[in-house]
Amino acid sequence: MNSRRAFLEHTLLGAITVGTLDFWNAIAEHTAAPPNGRLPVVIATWDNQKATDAAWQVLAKGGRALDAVEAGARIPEADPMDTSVGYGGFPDRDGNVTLDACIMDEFGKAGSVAFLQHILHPISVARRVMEKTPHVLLVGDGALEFALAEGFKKENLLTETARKAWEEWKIKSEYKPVINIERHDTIGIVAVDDQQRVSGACTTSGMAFKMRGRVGDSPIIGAGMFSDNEVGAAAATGLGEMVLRTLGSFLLVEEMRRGKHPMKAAETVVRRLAQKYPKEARENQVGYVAIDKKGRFGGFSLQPGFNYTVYQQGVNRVFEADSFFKK
Ligand code: SD4
Repeated sequence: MNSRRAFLEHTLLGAITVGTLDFWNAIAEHTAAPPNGRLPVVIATWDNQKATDAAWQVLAKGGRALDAVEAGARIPEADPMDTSVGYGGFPDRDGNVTLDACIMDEFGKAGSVAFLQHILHPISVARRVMEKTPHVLLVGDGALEFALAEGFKKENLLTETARKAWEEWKIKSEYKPVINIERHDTIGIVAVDDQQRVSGACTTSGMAFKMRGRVGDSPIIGAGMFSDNEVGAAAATGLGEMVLRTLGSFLLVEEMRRGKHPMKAAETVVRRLAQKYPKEARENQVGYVAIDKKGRFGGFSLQPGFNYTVYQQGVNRVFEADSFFKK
């Protein structure tokens, strides 16, 4: 047995004993990099298996990462049961469902929409902004006008369930972000396809019962999501204000550029939050997911309870993230 193989087997065996996630990352870390070895790969925040499955349908056919992340993001956008993304999302304090989304392709181009109302698929509008305008970010009525001009339909996105939740909220009208609300929040989804093209997307209805006009991290390139074809991509979920102040996804990609494994890079960014904002960090949740160009992945959060979904080598699975604060 040659020494490289012996090293590999030793490493993998060691990893198996410490857990499946380490096992998969050890494979990713120590296997030579044929494009189809551990690529393609897609990762999404929370248990979003239907979304990663939609993305995988694109990736498995040799499709483009950009198409995969858009296809994935559209799943919770259209799901009325998902109360934090698109149709069915909880409204702002005045009863309006307002949506934020962004997308980046392998060329480093970016498009986003913020404070957009009445459009079922903000992620696809963000893609049109990227591909059809000289701009990166359109907001509010301007974003809506653009969407309508592009042929998107104006729809009512407030479901009966969301309306009832809002009516109940109004009784006390307390604004308090809830940690891990239902464990299926904003979707950030990033992918590397078998040609090593890296892309990412992020879409949300934002914090429930927010102030009218509030925009979170999700549509802000470098905050809610960042993708760099030389390195990899990252996405965030949780209290957007904390992510915005630290440009968390950009920072995470830069940590990977300096050589960190996605898991370590995510941990570094979360530690930064905990150090800089000790009180807020203790009371709120922020979680990150990341992948690098080699197909390695990771996730890390402030609070326990964050999970993420990875589709790789034909297997779609959910992992519990490690966290800065423990139970
Ligand atoms: C926001 N980051 O608007 C989003 C919300 C979210 O888990 O991710 N919730 O701040």
